[in-house]
Amino acid sequence: MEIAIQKLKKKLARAERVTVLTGAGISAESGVPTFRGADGMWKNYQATELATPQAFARDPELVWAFYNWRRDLISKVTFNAAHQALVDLEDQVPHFTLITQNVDGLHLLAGSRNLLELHGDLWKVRCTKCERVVLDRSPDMGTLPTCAHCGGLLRPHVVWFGESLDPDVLGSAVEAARSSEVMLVIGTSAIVQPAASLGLEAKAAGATVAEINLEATGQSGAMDYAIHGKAGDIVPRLVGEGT
Ligand code: BJW
Ligand code: ZN
Repeated sequence: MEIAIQKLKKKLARAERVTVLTGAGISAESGVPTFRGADGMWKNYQATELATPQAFARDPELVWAFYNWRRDLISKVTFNAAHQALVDLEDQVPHFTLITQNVDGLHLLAGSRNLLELHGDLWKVRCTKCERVVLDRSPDMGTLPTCAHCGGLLRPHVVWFGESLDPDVLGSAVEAARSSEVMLVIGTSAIVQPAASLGLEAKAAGATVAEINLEATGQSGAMDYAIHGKAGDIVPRLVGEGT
């Protein structure tokens, strides 16, 4: 692993175009639960069961309770060493794109600039009637929040299963992946499409691709480097001075 870290660090230091894809694992050390595994449980529900339009149609109060719980939790935490290291990397690389599946806002809080939020933003709400999107950082939006403009039911401005990603955001992400020399895939189970394909697209286009994850994923074998450990330990070592 030490050799892989040193080799990858050298490649990163020389690269003109670097793209990074992050998932819930990068925020785990900040205290934000991931989606899958034991960590992804909320009361008796799997987090992924609540992040669907069907769940919201069936029981919007339950889905809002889940999102209010996450808003409250995330409002109390901050970015960690891995988020910070990606800001430092952005400062060093001429063409840097950070693609995140996370909706927690911690990359922005850390100071990342060229950021593509594939699955939306927990701190924005959207009216289900007039489609207006509003930024609202209240930790608790109430039981069934309504639109100040038309009175329609508000929903989180995030992408649920079966919903399309913003085509402009996705297009930019695919372009950044395909044009990168080095791509890092950090803290994602690499299960959810289309995000999960981005690292493989970069690889197919000739990039050096590295996974940084606590454990092996279904994509580890396709990577040039699969480095297993905590993002908060590994990412700063890839970017920082020294070893
Ligand atoms: C650490 C760590 C530490 C922990 N350090 N690492 C092709 C084939 C099959 C199905 C589909 C397909 N194309 C589309 C689909 C359907 C579906 C899909 O992918 N389903 C799969 C489950 C099979 N995709 C969609 O529906 C997408 N829409 C779409 O494609 O529209 C067109 C279309 C529709 C239908 C059919 C075909 C086309 C939309 C996906 C939206 C995902 N939304 C969510 C919720 C967002 C809002 C919210 O946050 O509330 O996004 S679900 C959830 O999963 C969330 C995440 O962003 C996403 C990914 O999770 P992530 O980040 O990977 O987290 P985990 O928990 O899974 O993994 C954490 C990892 O971290 C683990 O590996 C740990 O080991 C690691 N780790 N601590 C380093 N300290
Ligand atoms: Zn409205």
